[in-house]
Amino acid sequence: MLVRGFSARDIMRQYMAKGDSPTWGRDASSHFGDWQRRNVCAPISMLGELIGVMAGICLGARLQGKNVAGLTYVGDGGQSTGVTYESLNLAAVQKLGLVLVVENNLWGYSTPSDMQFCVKDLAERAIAYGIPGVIVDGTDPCQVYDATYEACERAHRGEGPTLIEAKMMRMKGHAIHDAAQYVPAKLFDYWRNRDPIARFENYLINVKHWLTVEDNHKLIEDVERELEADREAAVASPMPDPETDKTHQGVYCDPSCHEIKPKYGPVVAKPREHGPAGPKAVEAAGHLK
Ligand SMILES: Cc1ncc(C[n+]2csc(CCOP(=O)(O)OP(=O)(O)O)c2C)c(N)n1
Ligand SMILES: [Mg+2]
Repeated sequence: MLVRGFSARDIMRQYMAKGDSPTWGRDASSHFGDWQRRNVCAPISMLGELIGVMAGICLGARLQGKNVAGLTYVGDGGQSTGVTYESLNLAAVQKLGLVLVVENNLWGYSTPSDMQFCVKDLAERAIAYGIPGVIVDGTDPCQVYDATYEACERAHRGEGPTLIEAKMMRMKGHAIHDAAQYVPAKLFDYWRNRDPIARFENYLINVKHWLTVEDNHKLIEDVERELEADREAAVASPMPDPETDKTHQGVYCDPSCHEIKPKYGPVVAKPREHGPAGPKAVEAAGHLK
């Protein structure tokens, strides 16, 4: 959300359910977006459901004459839901530009991944949908960027969805209320050595020499200062006015609340072009190292 231009101030206000947060204190967590200006669809908590929403967005855009890339994430636990299958299958058949990043972090809440699925790699699932599947080291930003970039390019060319499995470890509990005591300590030790931030710092400073140690310190200090100011502003923000709650203001839509207009052009409903009849040419899952 930061990359998309949301401020840390708004994210904190949202978590604190403040009256001037993006949802005016009507919801907390990350449940907000900005479809009009930032092309971000608000995430929802029901695991896997956003995949269908994103496929729908891609379909809607195509009916308006534009192939967009619709990117969303699901966890190793979340991908076990029925709706994941239904949505990804629809996206595959319709060649929608869905980019699904499966964050395989070895735990779905307290359930270890070997109690969640029997396949070795979740990217293997792509074969059954007839779409490309890619495995990346989720602790290496360059791999994640490259695979995602390629998947988005495919989406823009109208070639359909891509499943990216990012292998990593969940270094905390599922959320702040979960102390993750069920995770063996040595698993944390193993993955701590692969800390993506430390590794990327090393890459930028020592391998590529694109950043000096001093510039890095300054960068971190600037960000800390900005975050501190954002935190203070969020704490100082008012709580929602209880009077507005009595009328359910900002909870339900009314006719004056907003209008949904086609974003890319007039809607032209035309069926997708089918390939020539005959055996299907399906790419096998390509695995990155
Ligand atoms: C459809 C659905 N079922 C159950 C839940 C409850 N739930 C929330 S998080 C979670 C575990 C998700 O595991 P994973 O996707 O691996 O996330 P992680 O624990 O790695 O953060 C469950 C079962 C939910 N939000 N939605
Ligand atoms: Mg998980």
